[in-house]
Amino acid sequence: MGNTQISDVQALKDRFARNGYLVLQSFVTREECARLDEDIEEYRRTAVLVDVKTSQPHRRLEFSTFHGSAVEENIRGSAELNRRIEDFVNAVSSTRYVELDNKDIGLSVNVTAPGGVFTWHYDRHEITTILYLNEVQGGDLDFYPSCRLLLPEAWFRAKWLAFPRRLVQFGLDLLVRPAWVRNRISDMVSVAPAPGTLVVVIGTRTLHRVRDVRGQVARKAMVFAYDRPGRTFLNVQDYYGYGNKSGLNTTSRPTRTA
Ligand SMILES: O=C(O)CCC(=O)C(=O)O
Ligand SMILES: [Fe+2]
Repeated sequence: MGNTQISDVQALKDRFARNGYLVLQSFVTREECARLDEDIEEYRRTAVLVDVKTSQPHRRLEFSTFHGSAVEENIRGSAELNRRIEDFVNAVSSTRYVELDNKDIGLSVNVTAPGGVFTWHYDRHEITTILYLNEVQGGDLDFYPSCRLLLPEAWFRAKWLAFPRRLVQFGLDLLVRPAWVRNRISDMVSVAPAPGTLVVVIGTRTLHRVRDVRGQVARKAMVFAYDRPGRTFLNVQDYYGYGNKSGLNTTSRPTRTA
């Protein structure tokens, strides 16, 4: 892991257990970030990114993304980085986590142009890590750790319970959404994107959002997701859960045009 901040793994493990998140400055060097950014720019010159754009009463998403093998094949060092972050996550948590079986969900590059946003949500996977590649105006990540009444999966094993479970969970999520409720059960943390900063959160329990990006510079982040061995994401929708539903401008997968 070769980084002074990471030398005291036990302290980080304690902190992660206590707080349910970690923020690590300089997890990767500025030079590494610049190279990753360069490859992203190169990829954008030759490929169409997926525009995630949806505006619903309870959520607004507006950013561009590419996923899985498109990242691995075009962004040098991304597969190694994925393993390095996976090793780090396992070093600081007492639960074992592995890469998702669906790389399109497990590995993404998100480019958020000025004006772009990602409002309050939880993630489907247990561990979300976000590596910031550049400095931008706005675009802060705000999050409330341990801010969800999450129904235990064990109660809803039968297939026919999947829909009722989603419905009840949706209701529980609405309960904690008002600011006065979430501020009572959790404390908000804000992280301004800076090159090399890595944020680790428990995605299924952490209410989080990306504030509007301002200024002239697009916000660039890599998102690496992990979960417990055996959990499958093969049959869930890609692109942040909005698959091919209306309201999402995904006419095609990212394809090379040159
Ligand atoms: O870009 C970020 O800071 C967060 C992204 C996010 O919440 C997600 O990919 O689910
Ligand atoms: Fe998220």
